[in-house]
Amino acid sequence: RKELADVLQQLGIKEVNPAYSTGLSWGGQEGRTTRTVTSPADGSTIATVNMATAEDYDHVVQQAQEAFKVWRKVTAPKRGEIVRQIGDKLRQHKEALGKLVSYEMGKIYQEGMGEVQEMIDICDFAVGLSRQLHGFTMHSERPQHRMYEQYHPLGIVGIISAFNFPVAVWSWNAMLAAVCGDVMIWKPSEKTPLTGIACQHIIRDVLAENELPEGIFNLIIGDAEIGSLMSHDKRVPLVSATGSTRMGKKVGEAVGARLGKSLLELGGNNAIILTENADLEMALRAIVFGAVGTCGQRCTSTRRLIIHESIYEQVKQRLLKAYQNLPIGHPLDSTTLVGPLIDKDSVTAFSAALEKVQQEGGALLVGGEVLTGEGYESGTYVKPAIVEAENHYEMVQEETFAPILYLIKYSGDVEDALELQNGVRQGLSSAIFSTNLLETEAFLSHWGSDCGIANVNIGTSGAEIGGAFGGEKETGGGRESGSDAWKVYMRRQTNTINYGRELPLAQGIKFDI
Ligand code: UN1
Repeated sequence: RKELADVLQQLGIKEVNPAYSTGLSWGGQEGRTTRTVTSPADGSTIATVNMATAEDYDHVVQQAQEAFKVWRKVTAPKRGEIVRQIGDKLRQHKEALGKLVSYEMGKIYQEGMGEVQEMIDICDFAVGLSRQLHGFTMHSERPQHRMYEQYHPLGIVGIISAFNFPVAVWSWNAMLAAVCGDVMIWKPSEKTPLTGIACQHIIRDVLAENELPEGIFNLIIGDAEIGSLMSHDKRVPLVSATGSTRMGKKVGEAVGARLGKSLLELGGNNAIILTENADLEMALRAIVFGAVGTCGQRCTSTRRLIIHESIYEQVKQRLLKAYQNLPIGHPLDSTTLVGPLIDKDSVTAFSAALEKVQQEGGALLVGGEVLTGEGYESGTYVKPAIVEAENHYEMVQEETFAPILYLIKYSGDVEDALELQNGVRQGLSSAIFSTNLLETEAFLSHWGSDCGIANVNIGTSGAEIGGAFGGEKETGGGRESGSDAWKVYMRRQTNTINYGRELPLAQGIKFDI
């Protein structure tokens, strides 16, 4: 408890229960319905937050609209400078924020720190980007005409983030949107509001030091109702949502109905293919990290292993051995590799999925227990499971947000493995382990992996921020983070300028009056 108090103090957190923040000020500290936040690490209460009302939401939108008028006139490199300062503050607070992520979400400290590192990295990326929001120039078909295109700020960007990466995914969106000249309203997962509030404290200090107005970076603490208000709200031209496919469909439908833009980053059902030419030493580390890291709660977690029959038995035995010795425990304990699931509902979903897949014919090889006893009082610790299964099983087709790894055997060549890999509704991440160029190139080819991320000789999770992040099919099609993902945060404009004294029409049309 003392450690948490220290962390909150280091982060300068004075406001632990606001319903919203417009950047410089906090609002709605009382008189609203509250939500108690408990740590999955030990079940203790860490905060009681107020839930924003529809009126609070409206107030925040109005503040954001006002701020946009100012922020869009700040030059992009100057906006980058603000992001640079945010990155500096994140560097200062890396350990404390990493610890809070660990404590509130349950991922191990190393991964909490890794998450903050992703935030720092995207800040750096965004600072560089602030001088590189490039458009093309074109040659006009008309004499003494010039054509080019530019990218302009969009306005308010709604950011709905998930509990599993409570702060990094916000930063991917927010830092890019900020240099693009947008203002943001962030609704963090109701399961992890405190890390959101911590980030808002950092933002607040930077805004104050630079004498920037209210309303550029806004935070709203709420549940699905606030998400729904945002999705239906014409004043929010872009909604970026990370979470389940069920949630994403609702957001996508509501935003689509008003012809707004959405950026959806939804469920994955990520597979690693192990061909007979796989380097098993390397593959094993990638598989275990991918399957049990973050207790199976990354959207990039490895859920399926598609193994060539010639090495199937060997891989299975080695995995069983590795799973026997997994240190499961408190996420802030330095020896732990597997922390808890986020809450008891997740534990129930984990157990139910294991039961159902066994009814379908799957064989549970190891794990699946809910841990009890000393250190496990929160009821959120489970033993990661390995199940022998077939790709077409209903449970294998689903994303269960928990550490269940399905072993699937294939015979034949890499095309047979690819058919299994692509044979699910989701399309986020994928990987192949093989030292055979013919296999790895087939995997990367236009008839290979159908996912947004396709890796060779590394696992499915742990993507770097420099690439565009997202996936196809039910994963939603959105791209966040690096490469040219910034373009979705801007509106594109084509400009044609006539610097002559004639008015020639395009396509050679004659129209004399
Ligand atoms: C997520 O789980 O929503 O590639 C994001 C990874 C991390 C991000 C995951 N860099 O696993």
